[in-house]
Amino acid sequence: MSILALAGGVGGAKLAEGLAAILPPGELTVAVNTGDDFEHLGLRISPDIDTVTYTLAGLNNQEQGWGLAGETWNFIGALERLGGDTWFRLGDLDIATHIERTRRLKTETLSTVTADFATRLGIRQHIVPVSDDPLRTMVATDRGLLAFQDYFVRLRCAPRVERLEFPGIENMKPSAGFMAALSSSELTAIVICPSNPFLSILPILSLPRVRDALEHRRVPLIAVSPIVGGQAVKGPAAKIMNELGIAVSSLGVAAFYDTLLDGLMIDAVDAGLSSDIKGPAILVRDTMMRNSDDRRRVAAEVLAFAERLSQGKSIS
Ligand code: FO1
Repeated sequence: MSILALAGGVGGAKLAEGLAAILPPGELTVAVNTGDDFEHLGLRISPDIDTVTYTLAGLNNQEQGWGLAGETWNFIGALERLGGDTWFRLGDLDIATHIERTRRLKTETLSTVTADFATRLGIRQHIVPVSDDPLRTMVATDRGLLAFQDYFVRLRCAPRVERLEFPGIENMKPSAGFMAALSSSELTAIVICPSNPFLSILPILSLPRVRDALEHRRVPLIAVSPIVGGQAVKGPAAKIMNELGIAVSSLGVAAFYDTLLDGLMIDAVDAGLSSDIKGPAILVRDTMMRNSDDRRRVAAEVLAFAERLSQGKSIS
């Protein structure tokens, strides 16, 4: 068995943690969004890769959602005294990741550095950036075109989103590790984690060859809805869907993925929507992942759903 999971940051990392825990070592590849990456204070920051890595290593800061547990903030405090740029808060522990990644990226790829950090932190599954090229999400808003972290952190998602842009993406390549997982003869299912469809998954689907490879898959493709009871479990997904004129519900999530999915897992509170969703098979379960037991349970339900789909339906 081999599973490919597509993930962004916090929501994606929770399901990835559950999948990593129940699958034998080496059988999970988490392909992580790099559209949120940027250069800040001269450092190369990859927020979603770090969130997934820290979470799978059991080192993540659970209250904050990003960064490391037990973090201290002396660096950012000292920077503030000097009048430095402090809107993006780099913790004292976390900054080691950015400094070491920045140093190594002078001669190595993001894929290599990410894989090595994961191994050093004791992770026995594969974490791959979706691309080694500089994929950078830009957010077209009522306050102009904004770099992703300017929109997300500095302006706290306040501007009204009009559209997302990925400059130069037509000339970028998906990473070798991502494409190898997608085309592996061992692959048994592809899972789209409950990440923000627009901010975390759209950059991945917009990379050349990715949508085509997904459309020609020979295994079930399942998404877990990040919208529960008309609200995003975390983050601005509901606000953005509303601004883009998409229903803030699992119906809107299904519309976003359109014909791509074989299955969509929605929360029990949205059971009433299941007959309105046309296209994918629907699995209705408790999708809230409050603790590691929940994460393992949701992961097991996703895998069982995939197995039922591959037995009951021929996917060609
Ligand atoms: N998110 C914030 O809301 N404020 C921050 O100051 C912040 C710092 C930060 C530092 C390192 C890192 O890996 C992530 C960080 N994040 C911060 C989270 C991150 O910007 C977003 O959650 C993701 O890009 C969206 O998935």
